[in-house]
Amino acid sequence: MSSSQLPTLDICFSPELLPLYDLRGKVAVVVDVLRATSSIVTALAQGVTHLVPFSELADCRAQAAAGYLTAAERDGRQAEGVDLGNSPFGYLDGVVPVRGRAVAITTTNGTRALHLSAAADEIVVGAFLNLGAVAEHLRRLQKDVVVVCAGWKGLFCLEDTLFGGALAARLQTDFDTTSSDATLAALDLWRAAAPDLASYLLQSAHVRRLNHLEAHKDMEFCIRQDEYDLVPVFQNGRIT
Ligand code: 3SL
Repeated sequence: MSSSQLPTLDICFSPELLPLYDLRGKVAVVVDVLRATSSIVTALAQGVTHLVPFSELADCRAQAAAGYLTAAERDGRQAEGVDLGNSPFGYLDGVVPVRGRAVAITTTNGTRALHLSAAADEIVVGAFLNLGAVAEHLRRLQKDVVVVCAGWKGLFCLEDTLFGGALAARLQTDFDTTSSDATLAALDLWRAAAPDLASYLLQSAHVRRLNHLEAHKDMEFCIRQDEYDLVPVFQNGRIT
């Protein structure tokens, strides 16, 4: 707790900065708006029983033998020999029936950020799609929070930072959002972007990357706020 007696909300702009943060006793909110955590939230909302995140593609693929659906992305594209890529629409379009199935998943940055947050008391999966539910969950827990931005291959990215700003804006009266420069910066960025988030994000590196892959509609979906009222938690190797 901070000296103001409110729990603090801090933001880690990249997994590479995590060694500078002490997650013990805190809640980590791992976010990869484009697209890993948005897809995970969508998967659970569509009736997936749980997801198991893997760092290595081979480990993810191997889970097919144990009855898992496999979902894998590398450099934005669906990997060879798996059932699903990393688009939330993979869980929505019905091409692969997902209800009642468990999913083994690996992505470039999102699943890595989940594993790197292991020291936290609780690891929550955040996205704009479940922003309000995550905010309410944190309000109830009353513990210090670090938003862990998955970024892109270690680099800062706009969309995850904007999620941090949006979450801080929702929690301004319940959390200390003023003692971290990272949170102050994310709040300012959010205020600048919020009136037209889709247009703002057109300049982001990952949206340009996704547009090359003809995945523009993914961005439009992933920035919807409060679409789902659920708070996935990563514990004992599973996201439920
Ligand atoms: O890096 C990740 O975890 C992915 O979300 C990247 S992508 O949106 O699937 O390209």
